[in-house]
Amino acid sequence: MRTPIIAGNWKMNMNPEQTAEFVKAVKNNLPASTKVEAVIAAPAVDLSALLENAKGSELKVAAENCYFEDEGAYTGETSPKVLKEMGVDYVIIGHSERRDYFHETDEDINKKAHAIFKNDLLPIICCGETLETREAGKAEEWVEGQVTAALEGLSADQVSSLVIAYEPIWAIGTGKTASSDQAEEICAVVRKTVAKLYDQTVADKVRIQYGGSVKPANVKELMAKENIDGGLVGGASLVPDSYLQLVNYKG
Ligand code: G2H
Repeated sequence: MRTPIIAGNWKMNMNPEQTAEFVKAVKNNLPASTKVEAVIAAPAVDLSALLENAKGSELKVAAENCYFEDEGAYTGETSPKVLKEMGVDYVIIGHSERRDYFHETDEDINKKAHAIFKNDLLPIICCGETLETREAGKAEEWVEGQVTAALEGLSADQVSSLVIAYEPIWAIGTGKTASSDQAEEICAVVRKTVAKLYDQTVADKVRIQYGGSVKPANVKELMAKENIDGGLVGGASLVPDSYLQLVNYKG
C-alpha cells in the first residue's frame, strides 16, 4: 500500500548541461509514479534545468536542502517558498553530510520540516548513526532520538505523507552497504518510533528509505524488506543506466 520511492541524491555533482543530458536519457524509461516514484535531488544550481527537462515526465524533483525562512537576509540560503514556486516536489533535510560538515542540528532540521510543509512541499528527513555509535550498541536509541526531534510538532497528516531516510553514516559512499537485515532492523525502529509518537495508522503510511551504497546489484534485496519502502542513492544515481536499473527494480 506504500508506493516505493527511489531518490537519487546527486550531492555536489553535475552542472545544468549534464543535468539536461541525464534527464533526456532517462525520461522515457521511468516507471509510472504510481508503481515506483522516481526522484532526483539536485544541487540548487541545477534545479531549473532539471525541472525544465523533466516537464511532462514521471520524474519528480527534490532539492538537497533549504532554509527554514521563506525570505530575508540569509546570504547563501535557499528559500522553500521559491522551491515550491519553481515546481519542486521534495526537499532532503538532515543529511549526515549537512549535520557533519555544516553543523546542522536536530532543531534546525525540525524547523526546516515545518517550513517545508508550510510551503506545501514534502521533506525527506535523514537519520543514521556513526560506526562508533553502532559499535557502542546505541544505534536504535540514536535513530529514535533523531526521528523524534525531527518530527516535533508535526501533525499526523504531515507525518503520514513524509519520507524518512535511514542512512548509516558508516555505509555512505564507502562501498560498505549495511546488510539488508541491518537496514531492515533500523528501518523497523524508525516505523516503531513513528507509531509510538503518533499511532500505527500513521506509522503504516510513512515511507522509509534506506541509503548508503545502494546500487543496482543490491536494490532488490533491500526493497524486499518489510520496512524498506525506497532508497536514497548517491553515487549510483549519477549514471543514467544505473539510475534506470534502480527505479525499474520491479521490472
Ligand atoms: C548516502 C547516499 C545518498 P551513496 O549519502 O544519500 O550516498 O549511495 O553514495 O552512499
